[in-house]
Parts: sequence; C-alpha cells; structure tokens
Amino acid sequence: MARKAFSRMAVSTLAALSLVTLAACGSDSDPASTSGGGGGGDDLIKVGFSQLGAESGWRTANTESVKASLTKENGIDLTFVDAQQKQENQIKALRDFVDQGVDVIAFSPVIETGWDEVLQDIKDAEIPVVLVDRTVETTVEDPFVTWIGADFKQEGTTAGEWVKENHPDAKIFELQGTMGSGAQTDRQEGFREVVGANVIGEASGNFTRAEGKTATEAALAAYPDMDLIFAHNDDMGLGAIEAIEAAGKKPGEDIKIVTVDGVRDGLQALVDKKFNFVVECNPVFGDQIVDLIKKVDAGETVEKETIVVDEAFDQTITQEFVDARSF
Ligand code: GZL
Repeated sequence: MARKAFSRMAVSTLAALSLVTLAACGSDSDPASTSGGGGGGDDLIKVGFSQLGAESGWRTANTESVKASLTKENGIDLTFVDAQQKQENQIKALRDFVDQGVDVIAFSPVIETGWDEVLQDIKDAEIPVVLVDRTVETTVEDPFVTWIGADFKQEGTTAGEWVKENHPDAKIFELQGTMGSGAQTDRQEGFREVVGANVIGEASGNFTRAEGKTATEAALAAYPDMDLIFAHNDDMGLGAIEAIEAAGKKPGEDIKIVTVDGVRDGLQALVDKKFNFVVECNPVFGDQIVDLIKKVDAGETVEKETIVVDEAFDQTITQEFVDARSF
C-alpha cells in the first residue's frame, strides 16, 4: 500500500498574499463551486481544485491563499469546489474534473482512505494530481505527482516536547481532528510518542470550534482531574475555552491548552493567556501550489514532497506580533 513517506525538504513559505480581483465566479449550479469564469483562454492551465471544506480558520486562510494565487493572471483557469467536509462530495468533484478534461487536478483529501477507485480513474485519464495539505493512503501506484503540506507528525512531536518540558505530570485530554485524516493520525502519533503515558482521555472535535466545545464539555464531566488539553487545531482549542469557562474554570491556568495551526484567533488566545503553546501550521502556500502546477503541466520534474515550514509560539508573543500576521 502506497503510504506517504516524507523526505524533509523544508521550503520557506513567503506569506505574500497577492490581492487580485477574482473573476466572476459560478460556472456551476453548485453554490460550493466557483470558477475563474468560463471560457478560459487556451493558453491557461485548466485546474480542478477540490477543497475539503471550510471547517476552520486554517482552511479559510488556505482557501484564500489558493484563490489569490490560482488566477488567470498567473496562467490558471481555476474551478474550485468546496466539499463541506464530505468525502462523497470530493469524489464527485474529482470525477467532474475528469469529465471536464482539466489539465491538472489538485485536492486536499478530507481523510486518508477511500480514494482508490477515483484515483485510478484519474490516472487512466492521464490527468496529473497535485496533492495539497492532507495525505492519502491508496493501493494505486503513483497516485499523485507531488504533495505539498506540513509535517504533521513533527507538529505533534513539538507539542509533546513542550508538554514534557513544562508540564511533565500533566493529565492530558486529547481533542482529535477529523478521524482518519492525515493531520489527526500523524499529530496524534508524534504527540503520543513523547507524552502518550499522560493521555487519560480522547475524543474527536472534527477540527471545528463547535465540536471542540461539545467534546470538552463531556471531557470535563468524565475527567474532572484533567489539567491539560492537546487540541489538534486552534478552532477546537477555542471551543474548549468556551466549555472550560462555562464550567467556571480558567483556561490557560486550571486547564492548560496546547494547539496546532497558529491562526490569528489562536495566537490571540495565546496573548490573552488562554492558550499556553501553539505549533504553527502555515496555510499560506498558494504561490508554491501554482509553481508546482505549472511545472507538472509542463512535464518538468518536481520533488515528490514539499514541506511547508512551521514555527511554534508560547505566551511571550506580543499583540503587535499577532496584529502583523497575514493569517
Ligand atoms: C493541516 C490541516 C488541518 C488544520 C485544521 O494542514 O489539514 O485541517 O490543522 C484544518 O485547522 O481543519
């Protein structure tokens, strides 16, 4: 079974987000589908992009970066479809892209498995795939030309090392992302290799603020002695803050919170001392996606993986730093 294998090739991510006016959208009756307008010139690269959803601040920033970069000015005729976190919607979008005869397909798979049939159909149609952000597990040989995203396992390891260093006796509750997604499985693996013995409970918040709040409400009742939450993304951590405060406890003090993403709302919680440590997962790499698409379309050789470089932040960050962030 082909499984992602990361050769660490850090590529610094310039967070330059070019402001371009998007062409009128809506080539499709599906409201979730937007296009760079029909009839792209024949010198444009027709790209079908299946985004998994709009579940988090990270995803919103990633979509903004993709749409700001995959433009006609940059030589791309983009059809963008939001799957609302449903795999069946992504599979339908991918099949539609094949029927439309796009030049390149890019997508961020909501979970790792369940793609064999559609990936084989795309391969049979000889359409190259640029995998974005999330990863896949598939039996299809050479299912994609290249993948660009974060080293999720390292993100989990970085979070675990901070906990081990600063709260070695913590009783940890783990708020997991979408079950079966590469981000969830790998962040969990990296984190637990370091502090797995401290994890007393777990539940999925599906990477959303609302579900993170609900899961934390249940955890507070089930594990009254928990004193640290590791949330696989900021949004679930922000939901946890709401639940902790509703229970009359202080987030960041009575219950420490460690998260991944580093979007503005998450770093604001860090400045406000409600989060304790945030591992960044930079969503702004649309410019690198365009570069890969152009090379793939031209038949040039590209690296199998491109790792988007992350940082990590503690409570020493300032309000000015947060205000200056591009996402
Ligand atoms: C990570 C990305 C994850 C984010 C979440 O690259 O796939 O999905 O961490 C998002 O915020 O939902």
